[in-house]
Amino acid sequence: MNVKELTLQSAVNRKRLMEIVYNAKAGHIGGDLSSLNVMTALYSDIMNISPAQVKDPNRDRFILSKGHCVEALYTVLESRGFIAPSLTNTSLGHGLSIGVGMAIAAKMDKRNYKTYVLMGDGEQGEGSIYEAAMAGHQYKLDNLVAIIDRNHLQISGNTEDVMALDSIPTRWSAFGWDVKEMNGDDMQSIKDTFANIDYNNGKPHLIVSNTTKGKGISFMENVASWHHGMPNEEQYQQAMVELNQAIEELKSQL
Ligand SMILES: Cc1ncc(C[n+]2csc(CCOP(=O)(O)OP(=O)(O)O)c2C)c(N)n1
Ligand SMILES: [Mg+2]
Repeated sequence: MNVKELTLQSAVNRKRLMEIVYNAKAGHIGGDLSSLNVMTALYSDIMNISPAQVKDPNRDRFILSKGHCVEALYTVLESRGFIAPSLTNTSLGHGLSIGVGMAIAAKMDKRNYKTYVLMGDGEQGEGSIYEAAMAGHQYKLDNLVAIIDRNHLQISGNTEDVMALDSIPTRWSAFGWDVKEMNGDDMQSIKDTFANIDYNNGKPHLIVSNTTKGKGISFMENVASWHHGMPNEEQYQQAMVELNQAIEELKSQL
């Protein structure tokens, strides 16, 4: 898919996500919206995966470590015609360890599938992540890509106030990882960044995906309370107006 098609797909997913969360009266809309672009790009463009391939041992793997955003993943899976093939959790801090295991398994089995793990920036306070980071380096897991959804917010406020991350690139480089940064709000940046990963460099990969929590809905952007806030009827209607407008604009640009 090209950048325009991917951007439109993500806008369509954003609208469907809003319907799902509003109808269920449950979910974590802020972090869903910041990470929807990267999940859309992975499932529609970057990963070697399709509904026909769910039992193929060579398919790429995806782990949603910030498992509270599962409704965003379900939206993407629905758009691609899948039955959920992925691992998710709601206890933060476990996804990268699972990903390390899958990446080691690929090496042992001499398979060249890739494993992608999406984490939150608030999630970076979980100590188990750094054990996984050491193991990734030790086993030279260049088939593993960890992504941090860097939206600067977590459940209780700004990440730098709750548990400061300072320079994520400096920290992960020190662990021996190959680090890249991208604009996760922009499909061109996402596509370029993944295209530039060297899967044979002997190092695990970390991408800092700079995003906006609540992306795409004006009154939700960068507002901490939309971490798991629920729109009322009026807010839902306003969100739908904005989402429909975005879709129409993108369609006219195709
Ligand atoms: C082990 C664990 N501790 C606490 C929580 C409660 N919790 C749910 S979401 C969240 C904040 C996560 O922030 P972040 O990783 O930045 O997610 P995002 O901003 O992408 O939604 C917390 C602390 C949890 N799910 N698991
Ligand atoms: Mg966050």
